[in-house]
Amino acid sequence: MDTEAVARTLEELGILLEIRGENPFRCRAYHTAAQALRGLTEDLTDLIASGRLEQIPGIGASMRDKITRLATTGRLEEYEALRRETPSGLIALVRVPGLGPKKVRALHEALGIRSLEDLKAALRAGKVAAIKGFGEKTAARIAEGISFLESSSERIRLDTATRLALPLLERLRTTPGVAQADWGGSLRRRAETIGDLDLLFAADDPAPVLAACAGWPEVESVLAQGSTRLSVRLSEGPQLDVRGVLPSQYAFALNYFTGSKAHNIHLRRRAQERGLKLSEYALEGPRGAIACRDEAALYRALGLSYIPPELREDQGEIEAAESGSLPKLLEYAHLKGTFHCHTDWSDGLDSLEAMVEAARSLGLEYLGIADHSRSAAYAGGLSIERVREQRSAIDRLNQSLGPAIRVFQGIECDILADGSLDYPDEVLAGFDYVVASVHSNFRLSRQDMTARICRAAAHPRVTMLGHPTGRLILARAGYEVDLNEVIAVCARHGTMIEINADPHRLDLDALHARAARQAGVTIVINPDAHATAGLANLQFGVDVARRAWLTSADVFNTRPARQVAAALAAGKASSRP
Ligand code: DGT
Ligand code: CA
Ligand code: CA
Ligand code: ZN
Repeated sequence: MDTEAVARTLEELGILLEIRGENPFRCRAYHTAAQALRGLTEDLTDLIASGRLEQIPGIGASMRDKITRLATTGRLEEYEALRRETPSGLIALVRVPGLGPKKVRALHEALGIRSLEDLKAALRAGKVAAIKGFGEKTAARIAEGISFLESSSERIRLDTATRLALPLLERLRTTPGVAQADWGGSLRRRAETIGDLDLLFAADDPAPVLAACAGWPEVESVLAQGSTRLSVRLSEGPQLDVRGVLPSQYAFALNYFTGSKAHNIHLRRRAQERGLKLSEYALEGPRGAIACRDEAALYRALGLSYIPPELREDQGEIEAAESGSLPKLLEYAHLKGTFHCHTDWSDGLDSLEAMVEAARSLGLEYLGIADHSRSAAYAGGLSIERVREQRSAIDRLNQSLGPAIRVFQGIECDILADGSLDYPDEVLAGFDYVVASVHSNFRLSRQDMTARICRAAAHPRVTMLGHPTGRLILARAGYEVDLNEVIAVCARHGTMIEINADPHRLDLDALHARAARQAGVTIVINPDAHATAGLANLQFGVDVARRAWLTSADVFNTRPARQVAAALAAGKASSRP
């Protein structure tokens, strides 16, 4: 079994134990271990072979044995026994937003529910609300969760799509006869969710290449196969479309299959207005076909500057390309540091030192540590005493590190239900900066939630807002909040807003990040890393920022360490009373 498969099995084992009502700490150990495996920077088989698996934080001795058995034999008796004893539909139920293993267990015990269908019938019959400890509100929340799940389950997150598609693209590029290959569709536009994967290649003879693709081990079944296109179902779920064209057609096909559909339609209309005909294979003028060696040439032929794929949503990019006013988009290489990372001082897996070392090896000039504040007890939130200890640890570390990288002590401070913060002002004043986030009381009214977040955003000690809507992509809708109001308050008080780059969150999303920038809010891209590997989330934040039309100047963490230190030291001086 590969690492991801082992992690998934452990996670499922944790859920199965929870459904059985086992000790929560025991269940949690499996989730922690799965998280640790996903954060590995070394090969799992190497770690096992050299006996170092147990040294990984989050993996104890008994977990080590289970992981070793899974990785080497692909089997684990305990897991298989639990699977046999638990109706398979129950595991799927845990994924319904609003339902956890405990509630699933209660549903099973009280009503004999074994599947989503059973649950829907019970909801319709009003039986769920009648279960002890459930009630009308909970039943309504579960019904809401089911419709959310059903409307979103066919898409996958950007990180999942990227992980699946990267090796396929690499393989396609090295397949004999292939001159060029890229991904297209929503994946190339870096949309936050992906319906199906699209790959495109150029070859003088596409058919044998497509035949090779149909035989890839990741392919579960072939849905349709022709001489230029192939559609398959991958064993991990999504559909993959592969198209092959002649090298002379490549620029046109890549442009067409990148989309979006709205962008394509607008572009074709523009061609028509100029007496040209744009199709997925060619651009034709009154005197015959116009050759384009790449997409830049294609846009040029239409009187436009090159439009990066992330902007191709027909949101004004064609007009801007015509007038030469497209922004010069942010790039990953512009990032010089970041601010929202966790360590094992709260719920992170890795130590402060390990996080800093990882940031340094990525070439960052500074790293902001923002562990959880004291109310976040479930996440090891820091007491005032622990805050002081961490301050000393960070000061010592900065002294020993020298100029190579600078560490800032921030905090991810809970915004309490009334919008006040989780520490007294004098404690907040001791941090280099404060990220304010909502982690509790998600169900306030829209009005109360907006007032709550605005109150925190206006606080003179709050440097930036964390994950402003609390949504989890394809898993949980954000809480009710008037983001425009929040953005206006942030602009007024000089409070920044993060693009949380965790691919489960991507919060702010591109649309609101663009609006925030237009309102004059400075954006900051934060990985919300809970392990060293989580720093790689930054790339997904850059994807969102590019889709939001942001330039390097719009993003706080493109500034060098010295400027950042000075800005943080000044706080929000301009808006302080
Ligand atoms: P997805 O898969 O739902 O995440 O989104 P896309 O954008 O990848 O959509 P997909 O896979 O159906 O098609 C890939 C691209 O092909 C799409 O972005 C634009 C182009 N395309 C597909 N259907 C049409 C169409 O009916 N008209 C035009 N103009 N373009 C289309
Ligand atoms: Ca697609
Ligand atoms: Ca497609
Ligand atoms: Zn958070």
